[in-house]
Amino acid sequence: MLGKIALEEHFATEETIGDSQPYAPAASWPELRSRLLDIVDRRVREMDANGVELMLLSLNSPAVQAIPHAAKAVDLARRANDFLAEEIAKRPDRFRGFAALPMQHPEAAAEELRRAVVELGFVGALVNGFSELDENGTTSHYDTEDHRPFWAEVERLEVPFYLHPRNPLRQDARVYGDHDWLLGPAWAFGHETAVHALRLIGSGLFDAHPGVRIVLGHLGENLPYGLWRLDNHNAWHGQRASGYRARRPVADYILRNFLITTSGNFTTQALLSAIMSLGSDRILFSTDWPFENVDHAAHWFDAASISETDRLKIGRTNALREFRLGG
Ligand code: GRE
Ligand code: ZN
Repeated sequence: MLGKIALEEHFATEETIGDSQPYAPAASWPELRSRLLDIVDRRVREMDANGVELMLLSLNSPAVQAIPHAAKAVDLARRANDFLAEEIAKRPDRFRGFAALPMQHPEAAAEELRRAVVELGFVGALVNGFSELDENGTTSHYDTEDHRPFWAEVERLEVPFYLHPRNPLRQDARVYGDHDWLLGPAWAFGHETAVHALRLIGSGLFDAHPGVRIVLGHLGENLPYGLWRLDNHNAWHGQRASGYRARRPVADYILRNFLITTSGNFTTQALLSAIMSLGSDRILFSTDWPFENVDHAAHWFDAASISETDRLKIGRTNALREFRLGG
């Protein structure tokens, strides 16, 4: 399929690239590094070869979220967003931007989002999970009261917020024991991100701000598969299981407030399951370049056993609508 739009596509700056090194075996680091630092050369060739018209670009993970000092996080986010805007200006026909945000400081994050959308023309935010607040392992997730003004701004600006994975801190990862193979994209990324998304839902955020849209990668970080069980269990308690502060069942919010992408999860079984639980209007194509290959994503998606109507929605038109890319 030509004209695909891809949403979870990363780059790095010299300052943030070290954050991605732990994920690459030494032998493949030079390749990953050069892929992350490139924006308009190799990347455009990959897009041309695989029918990808547009990529929405985002900073690598965890970058801004791992800076245990709010003022430094604010500064890095601003500089990364300015850099990205300059790169996009070289090929505005092929790229748009997601803002990196210093969520350590919710008011500054709201301000930076507004600046990125209004002044830089960015189409949303991509945030790498929880933020580190200090060197002692204090973290913040975004379901707490102090983040409500931030979400009000997201709602006002009418732009999607991509909740992208990061690893839990070591001290919060004891459940994995010495099974380091479960960290990162294999399992921990999805678990961390799914729990954060459920915390947003359970906090009642989407009752207070029904216009907020959250994007999850990797076909929804396994959430579509778990919806029935979540809500079935909640129903034992009349929708108000302990700590559940939202008005409606989890699935209602997933269907109204969430979008999911195919990033790094190129399997038709899971895609069909997601289509059956969410519908094809809420699923969007993505590759997860440079951690995955654009050709792997595109060859799989272009040939997947779905209707051509769904392929066009997932590959392109859902993104045009949700990100107002029509021009
Ligand atoms: C990502 O950001 O998508 C990512 C990483 C590290 C490994 C795999 C991966 O940051 O998909
Ligand atoms: Zn990613």
